[in-house]
Amino acid sequence: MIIYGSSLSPFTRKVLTFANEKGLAFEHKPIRPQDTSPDFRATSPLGKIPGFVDGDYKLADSSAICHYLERKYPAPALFPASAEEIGRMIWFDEYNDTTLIPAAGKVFFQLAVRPRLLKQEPDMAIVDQALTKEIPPVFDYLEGQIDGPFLVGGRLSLADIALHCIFVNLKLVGHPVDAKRWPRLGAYIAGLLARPAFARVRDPQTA
Ligand SMILES: N[C@@H](CCC(=O)N[C@@H](CS)C(=O)NCC(=O)O)C(=O)O
Repeated sequence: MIIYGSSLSPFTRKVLTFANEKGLAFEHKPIRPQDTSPDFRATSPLGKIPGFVDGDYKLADSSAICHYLERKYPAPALFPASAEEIGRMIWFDEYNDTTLIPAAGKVFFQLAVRPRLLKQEPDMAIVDQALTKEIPPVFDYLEGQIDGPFLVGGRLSLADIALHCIFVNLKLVGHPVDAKRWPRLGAYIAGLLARPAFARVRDPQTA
């Protein structure tokens, strides 16, 4: 099993953390997006990370990969059992990919990707807009949804694994969640990051 993509990508981190929580053995190839190697391109038609191989089976997209892994390697279960909980888990994974990451990812892109990888000045107006206008309503919503260590069914699921990822990026660029303003979100993220399977992925050296 191979997982392609830098762990600085929140989408790649989702798959790495999911596979770690399942206790799966895999090889990690920490390539950048749009890497041109044919092996990676065969997994990811759009050149986005992560890409994934299991034997002859190739797949792209973090959510698709996690759904595959859950069916293929059911224990320990990282999907809940009931229809209601599955629906809620898929909703939070989707909310993460389409709302949280696009808002918070701007901060990481401007403060880390532009200066370090692209050798460009960050656009601080974009950072400010994200931190003061775009992120707060998303955190407010999450704060209202959290009432314990896990979002769905009282145990760890893809929802938690997906949502924690961009908080690692925010912390790396000096903008961890403000636990005074969002206490439940702050405690929730801290609890997830303390899990060994999550901590193992948090390695910026693999960028
Ligand atoms: N829906 C995809 C999104 C993956 C994605 O956008 N990855 C970014 C890195 S964080 C990427 O590879 N971007 C390069 C590009 O869009 O060309 C997933 O969940 O895996």
